[in-house]
Amino acid sequence: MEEPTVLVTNEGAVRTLALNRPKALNSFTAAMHGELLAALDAAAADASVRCVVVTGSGRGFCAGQDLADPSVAPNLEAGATPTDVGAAIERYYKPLALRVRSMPVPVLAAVNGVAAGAGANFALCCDIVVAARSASFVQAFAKIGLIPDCGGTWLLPRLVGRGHALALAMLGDKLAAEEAARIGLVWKCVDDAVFASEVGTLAARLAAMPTRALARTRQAMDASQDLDLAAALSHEADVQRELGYAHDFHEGVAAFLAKRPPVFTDR
Ligand code: T3D
Repeated sequence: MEEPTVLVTNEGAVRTLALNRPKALNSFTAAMHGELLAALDAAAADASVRCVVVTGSGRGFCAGQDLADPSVAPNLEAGATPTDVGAAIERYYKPLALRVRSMPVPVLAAVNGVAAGAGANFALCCDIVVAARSASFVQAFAKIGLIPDCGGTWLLPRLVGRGHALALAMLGDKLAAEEAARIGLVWKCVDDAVFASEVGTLAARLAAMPTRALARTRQAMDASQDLDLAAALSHEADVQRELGYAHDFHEGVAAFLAKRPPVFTDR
């Protein structure tokens, strides 16, 4: 039987999805795209899941598109029909990025090793990115004559500003995790020895938080990119109205006043 390309494990309310093609640094094949999207859909639909962690098996996180996958990579034989790369982006990377950004629960990227090309931008689509100190980020696209995809052109300038974004994308240099955290590309760089435990603690913490409010926070911040201040303020009012009627707000206030830990249940 073939190994699954995505390993799914549960720990309490935390679901971990580990990309599982370690020999090719977990690069994306059509099969892995299918399994990953299905795993994200399943986590979204499962009310017991309150945080999703994405990570990689072996020494890498994800090396982007598998450049040897015949279903997506260009056919290099002389006279072969040129591949429609845009179709692959529409078919695989756009749904992946939009799925991550619309998850009803927080998504934590635990970048355990090198994250390159669409693999790097898949991580950057996530809500919080924690990187092991030995990990690195490579916008590898320019080296093969492409532009950043999987949301890279939208994410990079918003995360690190136009100057850093263009330098990362045009030069394609490998950025060490520590430097990635310093320039704000990722949230945190932690020592390899404590990486797994830090990720576990952070994921459990997120899973105990008011899930719906966290998902609405992401949604409102993404929406604000296209709004002026007045429109963003109105959007905040709309979302607070919804959350204000929900259980978790009442629970949060009651717990605060009673000086007890809250028990959040909305999703
Ligand atoms: O094509 C389309 O449909 C468009 C979609 C585009 C989206 C994209 O993601 S484009 C960008 C694709 N990714 C890359 O260009 C990255 C290519 N990989 C690398 O530059 C390097 O492998 C890394 C910097 C990621 C890591 O370097 P290193 O020295 O740590 O490892 P390595 O020795 O290069 O790789 C280890 C193995 O993984 C090696 O296989 P081998 O020799 O042991 O059998 C290597 O070929 C394989 N591997 C790494 N990346 C890929 C890959 N195999 C297929 N596709 C890969 N992307």
